Amino acid sequence: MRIGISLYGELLSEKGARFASQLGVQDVVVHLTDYARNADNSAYLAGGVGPINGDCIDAPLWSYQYMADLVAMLGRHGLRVAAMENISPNFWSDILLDGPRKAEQMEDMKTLVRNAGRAGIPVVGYNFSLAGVWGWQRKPVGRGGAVTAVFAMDEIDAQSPIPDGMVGNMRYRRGVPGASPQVVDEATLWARLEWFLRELVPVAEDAGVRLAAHPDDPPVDLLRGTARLVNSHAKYDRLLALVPSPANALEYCVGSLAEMREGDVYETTRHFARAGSIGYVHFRNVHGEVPNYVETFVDDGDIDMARIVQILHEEGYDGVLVPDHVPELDCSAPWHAGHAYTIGYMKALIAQASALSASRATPVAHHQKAAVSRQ
Ligand SMILES: [Mn+2]
Repeated sequence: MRIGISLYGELLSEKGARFASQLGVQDVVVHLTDYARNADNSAYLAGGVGPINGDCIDAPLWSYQYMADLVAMLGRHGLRVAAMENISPNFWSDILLDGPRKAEQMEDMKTLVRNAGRAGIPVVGYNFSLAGVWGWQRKPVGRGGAVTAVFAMDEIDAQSPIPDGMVGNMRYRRGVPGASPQVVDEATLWARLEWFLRELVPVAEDAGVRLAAHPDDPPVDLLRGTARLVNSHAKYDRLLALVPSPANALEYCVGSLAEMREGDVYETTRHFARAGSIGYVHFRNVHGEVPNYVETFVDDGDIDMARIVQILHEEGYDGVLVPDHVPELDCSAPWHAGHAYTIGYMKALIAQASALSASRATPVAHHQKAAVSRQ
C-alpha cells in the first residue's frame, strides 16, 4: 500500500512536487483540468451552494507530450503518477448527454487513454455524472470551527436545473438562452455508461490503463433533476458487471460510500479489495449520511479509518491511497497543512496495520520477546 497526493492547478508544479516528496509520498494523482479558469467562486465562498468550477470551453485534448512531460517532471522528484482523474468535461460532454458529437468525442477519449498508457499513467479516474459534485455549502462546523463541506439537502434547492452548457459542474460551452435543462432518468444514464464502457474498456486494456469510477458525490437519488449513477454500494457491483475486465475498476471513495444510507463500508471495502477492483482509494472521513452529512478531518468522522486500512492490508491491496477533500485549517496555507496532517496520519495507520499483522503472524516470537523484555 502506498500513499499518494492529488495535485492540480498551481500545485501541479515543481514546487508541489517538492512538497509531496518532502512528505515522503511516492505517488501523485494528477488533475489536468483547470477548475479555476474563469471561475467565480464568490457566491460559494459567501455561503452559497457549490462548488462552482470554471470553464473548459475549447480546452485542447491533453496530448501525449503534455502527459509524458508531467510524468518526467514528477519522476525527477521521485514521484510516480498513480492516476489522472477528472476528465475535462468538454472532452466527453456529449457522451454524458447523448449529444450529436458523442462518436467524435469517444474517438478523442480513446486517444486520451492510449496516450495516458504510453506516457506511463496507469489509471484514469472518472465520474460519470451530469450534475457532478454539487450541493455543498461551506460551513465552520469541522473540528475547532474548521470550514468544511456540508451537504444538507433540506437547506438547498437540490433540484435547481443545471445551467445550459454545463456538465460535471463545469461550463463546456456558452449557454443558450431559453434552452431547456438537461434531465436524465436512471435507466437512460446506465445505458449511456454501458456504451461508454463497452467502447473504452477494450482500448484501456490494450493501453495498459485501468478506468476507475468514482461514486456519486453527493450520493442522493436525484440532483438538479438528473439521476445519479453509483449512489449505493451494490451499484458498484452493477458497474463492474457491465464489462468485466481488470480495466473496468473503481476510484474507491471511502467518504462517498459512507455517506450512502445502505451498506457497510467495511464489508464493502473487503469485498472490492478482495476482488482486485480498486484502482485507487480516496481516503476521506465524514459524519452523517445523505440527506445530511459533514465532511470531517480524517480522524474525526464516523468511519474507523484504521479499520479500513487494516482491511485493505489484510486483503493484499497494493495500490495507492490519497487524501480526498480536507477541512480548512485556520492558517496561511490551509491546503498544505491539511494534507500534511492527513498524510502523516495515513502513514501511521499503514505502519500500524503492518505491525499488527506481523505480530499476528509470529505469535510465539512475540511472546518470547515480551517475556525477555520483562526479565
Ligand atoms: Mn472522492
